[in-house]
Amino acid sequence: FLTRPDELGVVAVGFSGGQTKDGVDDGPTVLIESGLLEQIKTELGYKIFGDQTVQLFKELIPASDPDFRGMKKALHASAVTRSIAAQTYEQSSQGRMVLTLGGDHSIAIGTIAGTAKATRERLNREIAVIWVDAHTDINTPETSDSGNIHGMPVAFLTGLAKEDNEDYFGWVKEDMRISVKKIVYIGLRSVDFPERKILKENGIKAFSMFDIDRHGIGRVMEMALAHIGSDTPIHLSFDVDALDPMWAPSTGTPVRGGLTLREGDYICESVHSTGNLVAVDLVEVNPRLVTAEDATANETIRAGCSLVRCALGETLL
Ligand code: 5AB
Ligand code: MN
Ligand code: MN
Ligand code: MN
Repeated sequence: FLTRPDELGVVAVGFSGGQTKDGVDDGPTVLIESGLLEQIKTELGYKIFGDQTVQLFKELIPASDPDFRGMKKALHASAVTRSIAAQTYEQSSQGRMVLTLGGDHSIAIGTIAGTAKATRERLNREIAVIWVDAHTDINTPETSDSGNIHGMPVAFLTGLAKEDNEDYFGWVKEDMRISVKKIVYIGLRSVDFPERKILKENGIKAFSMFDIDRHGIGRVMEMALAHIGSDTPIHLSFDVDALDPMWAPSTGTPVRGGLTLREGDYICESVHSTGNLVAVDLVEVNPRLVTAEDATANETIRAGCSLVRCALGETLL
């Protein structure tokens, strides 16, 4: 294993400013209240490090935060993700696997920047990212229609979107970036037109729901891991909207025709079993977006907990 097998650094991020729906900032609180960290300690045997109180980053809200290059509330998102990067860096530098509970997906700018830098320094290796999502989240500020930063993290992390101003993600330096060759997408079914072009031009590896139906999740994971190469450190960034809304309806941008819970769990188990996992994000759980089928958001929370426990090895014998 590339991390200490029984230590987990936890970062709990109640941030919703990368998009416009309230409630995703409650995600980590409800995941923790439902007993996730307790289970990780008592059933999986990890010692947990890091501040387990949910961070809301209210102190980082600027007096004014006008649109910048079309991005909404970019000053706040930049300051928050910068703080998250420092925290994942700190945990990852100690050789611990890092678990970040979100929060909307913009927070991955911070989580991945931090583990990428720490892993370069600690193991002299570039990380690969497995991005499990209905969406590619690779819009640049200029290609984005919505201006929502949760649709842009991969662009900032790969350097496809760049900015010199440190107050607007200019703090993401070369040693925090990831290579477009080392990203693999799984579960895609809602990719914006300009994003398709970005994927093609950069030869980015992507497995859509079509590929999963065609080959099955087992074969798709073999191909995904083969693309990354063995003994490459892996950061798994799991957007709960990759799951079909049948399993995870309480999320900001649900798209029908997604993964079953079992396929999601299988992805997490496969990545765990490589022994190369260095960090996991679980994002976009929004307990306030309740539906008739999930009136208490309980199903979505259960699904999120299941994914995390699988990534930490619960179901492997
Ligand atoms: B999520 C969209 N591509 O840019 C955009 O939930 C949706 O983190 C982004 O995957 C969805 O606004 C972001 C239309
Ligand atoms: Mn996402
Ligand atoms: Mn998504
Ligand atoms: Mn979403």
